[in-house]
Amino acid sequence: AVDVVALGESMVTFLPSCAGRLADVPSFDRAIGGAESNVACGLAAAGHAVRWVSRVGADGFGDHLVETVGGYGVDVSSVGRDPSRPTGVYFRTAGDRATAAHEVAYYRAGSAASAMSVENVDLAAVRAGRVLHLSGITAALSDTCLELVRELTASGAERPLVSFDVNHRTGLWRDAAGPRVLLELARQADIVFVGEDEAEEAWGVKGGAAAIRAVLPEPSVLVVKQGGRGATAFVSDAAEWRPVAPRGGAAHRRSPAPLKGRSRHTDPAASETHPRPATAPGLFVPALAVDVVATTGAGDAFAAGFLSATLRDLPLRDRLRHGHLWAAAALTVPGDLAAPPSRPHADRLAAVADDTWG
Ligand code: KDG
Repeated sequence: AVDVVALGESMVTFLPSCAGRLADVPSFDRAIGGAESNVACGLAAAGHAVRWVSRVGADGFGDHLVETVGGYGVDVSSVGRDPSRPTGVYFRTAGDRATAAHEVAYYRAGSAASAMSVENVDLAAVRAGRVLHLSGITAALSDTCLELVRELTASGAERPLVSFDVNHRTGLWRDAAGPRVLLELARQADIVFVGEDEAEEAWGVKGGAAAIRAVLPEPSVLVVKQGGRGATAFVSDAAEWRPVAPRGGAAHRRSPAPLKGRSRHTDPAASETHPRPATAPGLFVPALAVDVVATTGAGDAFAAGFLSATLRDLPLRDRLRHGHLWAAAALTVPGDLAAPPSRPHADRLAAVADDTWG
């Protein structure tokens, strides 16, 4: 059985050999990137059964992506090859240590993955997991990719639990519809990850996590990432909306959000016993303070850690802590991917005293 399927474009990533402007960096080291495959690799490294679905060119870069992602233990048997289109690549700079601002140059327009569609992707393979992880990047790639994401997020009996990382990439959208489309897709998902900064940039939402929840009340789980400060999770599944009380507290629950897709959310019996409140308070968990090397991939690592802990039915607070621990690992390496802490190690770190977490 597959725990998580992640669908999205991956690219060969060229990391700079030294600091400086793109115009000046003389050489680059090859790595891989791609928000959804980053999540897949992290989850597979932590022992979950994961599949990555995508399309790559019939070229050496495509081979490299498939071999590398497969090397993490991810099932890559549903990755299609397109002999008529290239595999996307991108270059980036190391960026400014203080502001984390870096330059990115994408060479992905017309890539094999940008031509993904409901016709050339194996939809049964995509829907075969307990969780389907998608991101707003795919929606931005092309009209056929957007149609595919809409199809996969549409409610229906066969739909797995949908996890959606908003991942607003302004440079990728072909028109001004991006923010509206991202909001519409996020509203369809069960678990949503969004940065406070991107919610402000895309939707003009100011006022922090609660204000974002007000525009996104639908998802059973909404995780608002608040940069280096931490993250706030809102859980509103009919039967499990209450945030987890402090460890040892009376209201402590082991399973704040059961794994089930949107089609079952309307179970009338469940909502009779646990009426859904208009606004359930969020649970804030501070992040670890680390010396950041590169921010790219940290959001994906956070999502992977949170999903891993969700698959293991850990309490909501520990889901956030696992997200932060995995993000800390990714923040302290130059590339997107860092090996997450092993499961027992992550559990020990997540269990340290509350005051260590801030
Ligand atoms: O989240 C990391 C990704 O942004 C990076 O790997 C590249 O997928 C990528 C994208 O489209 O920006």
